Amino acid sequence: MDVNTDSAFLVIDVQNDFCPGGALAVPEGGRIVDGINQLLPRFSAKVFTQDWHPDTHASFASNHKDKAIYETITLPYGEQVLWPDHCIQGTWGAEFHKDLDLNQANLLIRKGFRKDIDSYSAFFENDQKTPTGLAGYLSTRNITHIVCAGLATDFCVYFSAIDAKQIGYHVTVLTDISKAIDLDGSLDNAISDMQSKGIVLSTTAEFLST
Ligand code: VGL
Ligand code: ZN
Repeated sequence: MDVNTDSAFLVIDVQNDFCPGGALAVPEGGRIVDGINQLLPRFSAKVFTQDWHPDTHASFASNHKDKAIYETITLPYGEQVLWPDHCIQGTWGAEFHKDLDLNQANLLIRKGFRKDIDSYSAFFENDQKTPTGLAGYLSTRNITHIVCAGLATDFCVYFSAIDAKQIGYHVTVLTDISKAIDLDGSLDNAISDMQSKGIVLSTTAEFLST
């Protein structure tokens, strides 16, 4: 098996709270774990992200008076969806799915740990300027291509892919090993935006055959 040294596999937020039984469960969220584990050995650079919020986080509806989940508010950096409390630091919900093969990871990136700012993307927080440090890591590893999968296709996978493309990487999103929240058409919007920006959407099988 050829190991791809130009590409990094970015595994986004495969955590209990985004899987069935979790606080912000994505339909079929747990079904992608085997596919991700099987693909990991193909890459030399393997990065996992972990949504990691304090319980006071500004993206939680519970921290805003008279606001319901999935309503939006305006924060200094723009519009913010209000989520159920999820991925609280140190809780079961923030842990990676128990079957995800963490032993294969090279780097774990935590995001969303600043109380006043959400962070969907693995590269920048939602103000689109506070870096996570991932771009620096990847550039010192001479990576030119990012392959993304995980949860959720229309939020953290989407924003990670868009930022990766903007930075200048070739970007592929593996659609069969990513699952969506799909809030008010967010999946369709994310897919058309990714396609219009030149991000390649493919299945794992298609990706392996190219
Ligand atoms: C995510 C909503 C809130 C995600 C994280 O991982 O897609 N979505 N926090
Ligand atoms: Zn979150």
